[in-house]
Amino acid sequence: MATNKDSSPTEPAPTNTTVNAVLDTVARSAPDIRNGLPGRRVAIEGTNPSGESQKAADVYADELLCERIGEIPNVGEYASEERESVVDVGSGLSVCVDPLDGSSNLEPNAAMGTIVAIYDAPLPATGRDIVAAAYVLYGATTTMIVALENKDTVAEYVIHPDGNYQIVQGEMTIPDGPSVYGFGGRVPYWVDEFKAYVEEIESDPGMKLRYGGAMIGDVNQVLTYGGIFGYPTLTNAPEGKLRVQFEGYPVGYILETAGGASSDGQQSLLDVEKDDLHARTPVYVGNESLIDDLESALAGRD
Ligand code: P6P
Repeated sequence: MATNKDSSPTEPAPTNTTVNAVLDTVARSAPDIRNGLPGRRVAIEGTNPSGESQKAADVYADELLCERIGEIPNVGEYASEERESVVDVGSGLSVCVDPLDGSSNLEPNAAMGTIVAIYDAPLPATGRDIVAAAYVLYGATTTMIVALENKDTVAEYVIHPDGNYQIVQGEMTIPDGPSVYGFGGRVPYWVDEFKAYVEEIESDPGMKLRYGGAMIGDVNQVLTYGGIFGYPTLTNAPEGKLRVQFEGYPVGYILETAGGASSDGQQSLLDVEKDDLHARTPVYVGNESLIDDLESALAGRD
């Protein structure tokens, strides 16, 4: 992802140059975000546009990424889960970030992530406008998963404390034999057809529960071991909890690029169309066989 220094600042850089520059910036910013977490674990006044309480770390990561991504030539718009509206930073590609996905995991010191989606369209864009998507996982080590346009595998990088990074898996795909599952939302609010689907999965001796409360940590388990992650439609929240622009589209793009599948319960997440920048959608990602079974299970609903 090294930035191509040859692109002329007077002409719009080719998309791949800009994509590389954005991904390079996110990778090199990961240690700064990670180092900024201690001392920012506290909730601050106010809520994000989705009405959720914000940690100081959410705002810190957002401000850092907005400043650095906004300076990249041929990036035109920046938006994040933490900001009501789109920031105009010039002309060119649109970049959406969830600066610190799962920041509620700060207090228990569990995994969190940074999610980035790059769209070749004005915001709000659609999943089919994505030209690249990635997530950083702040786990025992700091890693980054990258999905690029016209690829049928994803790449995994390890990011070192100095911001340098190296590729550790160049052609990663989701394993065929699913073995982990994790679903969000309170069980009493799961619809009956989903409850039946989960019972089927739980009856499979080869499947183990993995749910950590931060989507990126859970999705990375699925990408690593095979399986399914979902934040489902709920009887009290039919659109679920996750935001399509900042969470659904990028993880759908990444899992589909890795040979898996995604769904909102009826269709690929990439085909979900929403007018609002902060619109929510049910999110299911994982092995194609499990996603197909899920859609069949939910098809029985009226
Ligand atoms: P719950 C984190 O706040 C997040 O947006 C996702 O990263 C995660 O999958 C989900 O919410 C967890 O939600 O309801 O289990 O706390």
